[in-house]
Amino acid sequence: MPARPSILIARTVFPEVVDKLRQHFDVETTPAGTVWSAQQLVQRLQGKEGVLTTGSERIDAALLAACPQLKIAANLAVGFNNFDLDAMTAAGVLGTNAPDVLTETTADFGFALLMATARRITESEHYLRAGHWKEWSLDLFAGAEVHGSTLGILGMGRIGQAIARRGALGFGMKVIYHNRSRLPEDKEAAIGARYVDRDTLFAEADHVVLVLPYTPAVHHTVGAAEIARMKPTATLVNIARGGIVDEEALVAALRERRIAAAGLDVFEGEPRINPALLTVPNVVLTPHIASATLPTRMAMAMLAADNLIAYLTEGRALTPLNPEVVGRA
Ligand code: 8YV
Repeated sequence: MPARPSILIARTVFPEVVDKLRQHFDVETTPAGTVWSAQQLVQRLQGKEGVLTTGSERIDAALLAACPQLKIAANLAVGFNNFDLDAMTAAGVLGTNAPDVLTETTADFGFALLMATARRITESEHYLRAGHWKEWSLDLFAGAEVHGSTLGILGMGRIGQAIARRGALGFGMKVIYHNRSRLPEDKEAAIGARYVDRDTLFAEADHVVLVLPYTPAVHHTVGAAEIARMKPTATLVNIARGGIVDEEALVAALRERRIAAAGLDVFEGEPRINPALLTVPNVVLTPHIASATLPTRMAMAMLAADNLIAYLTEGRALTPLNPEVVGRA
């Protein structure tokens, strides 16, 4: 009987996922709470043909050169900015991600963060918990209107479209968006969204939501200039990736109330948080949990596991990022 392939699960996942993988592979798991350094990851990957990654482990040319047996890295995230896909393709290593299974859950959270930010939910809760609430008053934590307002979405992929639907159909919002490519007209009509240029998006939106994928080309693409275009009553919500927003520029704008508020689920250099963000009251901060419901996180991990199984046992890929390597010996 041929030896079973060996794989590494690079971060703790649910036992059901480990059990499923153990039916096909020799599996090395990672103890709860452990985050491997790049060097440790290379050590753990010796002799492994597959790795289940979380979106944080970097798979680049240096790692690939040190792990010649590796055939597939299966991300349990939809974002794959931890992969150097060109290097993976050059090394003949398949990359897969986890699209679709998290779309609606992540859109729910995007909307929740928008609501919490616009309606100042966490800011007012901190005030109440600190014992500051002495009397009701007419303008106490008066926030921004959500229903009927203008929602601006930057990045109109699956999650952006799911947020647009919520805004248009659920809250009667006027939805404008900007994206690298424009949606077909019938799709725009179905989700009730109008394509605008970038400057118009920032200028006209009451609430800007960022849902674009991170690449070096969009590093700090939302900075002082974009924030300066926003209305003083507007909010900015980021559920995409931290590096997209220039946090220093955002903190300055929040402090001077040049925009009303921000909601951030992602941070540059997370889980480290820019300490300045912790000093401004008008920002809602959450620890990268947009896809965090148990059923969705289970589905994301299972899809990554299914990619490993399909590829290493049958040479098939379910959600490939570089399908050109499939079938290449
Ligand atoms: C993940 C995400 O939870 O899928 C993505 O791209 O940002 C989140 O849903 C996270 O990246 C897992 O590492």
